[in-house]
Amino acid sequence: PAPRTVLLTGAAGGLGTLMRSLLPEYGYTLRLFDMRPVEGEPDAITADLGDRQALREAVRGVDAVLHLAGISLEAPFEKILKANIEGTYNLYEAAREEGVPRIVFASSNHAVGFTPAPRAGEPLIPVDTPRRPDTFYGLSKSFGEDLAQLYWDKHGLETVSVRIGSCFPEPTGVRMLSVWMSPADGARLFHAALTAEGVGHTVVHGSSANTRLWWDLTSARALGYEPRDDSEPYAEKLIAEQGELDPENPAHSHLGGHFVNDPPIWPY
Ligand code: NAI
Ligand code: 15L
Repeated sequence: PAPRTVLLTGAAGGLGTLMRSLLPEYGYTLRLFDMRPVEGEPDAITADLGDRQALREAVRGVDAVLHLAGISLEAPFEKILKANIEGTYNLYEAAREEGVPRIVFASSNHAVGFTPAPRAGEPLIPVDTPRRPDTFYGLSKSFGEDLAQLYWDKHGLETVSVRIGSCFPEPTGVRMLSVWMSPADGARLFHAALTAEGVGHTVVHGSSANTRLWWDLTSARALGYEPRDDSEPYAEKLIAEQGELDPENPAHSHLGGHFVNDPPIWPY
């Protein structure tokens, strides 16, 4: 049966706020979870991913989890370790203990951010491209995908790991034209990931049907995802403002964009 009640972690964040408004149209009842209060939602659970008891209660009785909570940019390793690595482990343990059958995990392009962006005429980046995290942040997403595989193989807990490109109301940079996922397409993809049958652990790329797309959407489409948007209408203005991508600039020529250049954050 299609999932009805979904725990949305990270509900106070940017993507969580977009999905709180878009996913109910698909018939879901959302239970909300975040370490920060969720504006206008007094019933939201305010707790940290480090609180295993709160997580167990939060996942009890839900049909699926859409796991968006975590640090969403590069940060010192200790912080990433707590929120993204231990936090995601805590969520999977709670889901296993409570018998939740499926998690949709917000992975990221930064799990493979050092992959060269395809130049014109080159094949799109396949979903089985080797992991090349561009940050500790990307490394934590790579960990989350492996954790998901382990919980499928060992415990039969299903996951769709969505390597999200850039999901914002509009693309704000030239690189984003190639990886942008409109919020409406994001909701379509999460809906497909929540409902497709027999996913085991499936990794998909999360983007709209962009003219300048860098990566392959085949595994996402196999779940039933049909993107409807394209970043191209934003291209002329963004290129006029920012110029074309420079293939000699590593921040332009890799999937992860400026994440590949950012200095490591000290102390380790
Ligand atoms: P965000 O930073 O706006 O939201 C993350 C939310 O998680 C925040 O509300 C924060 O309070 C919560 N959170 C952080 N640590 C927590 C903890 N220890 N316990 C409980 N809650 C915690 O990020 P955004 O953009 O909404 O992204 C959501 C998810 O999607 C993140 O996991 C991010 O890594 C992933 N993602 C997002 C992309 C995007 O384009 N927005 C691209 C790729 C991945
Ligand atoms: C991400 O993983 C981040 O969470 C988001 O804030 C954007 O930076 C996005 O990737 C991106 O690569 O544009």
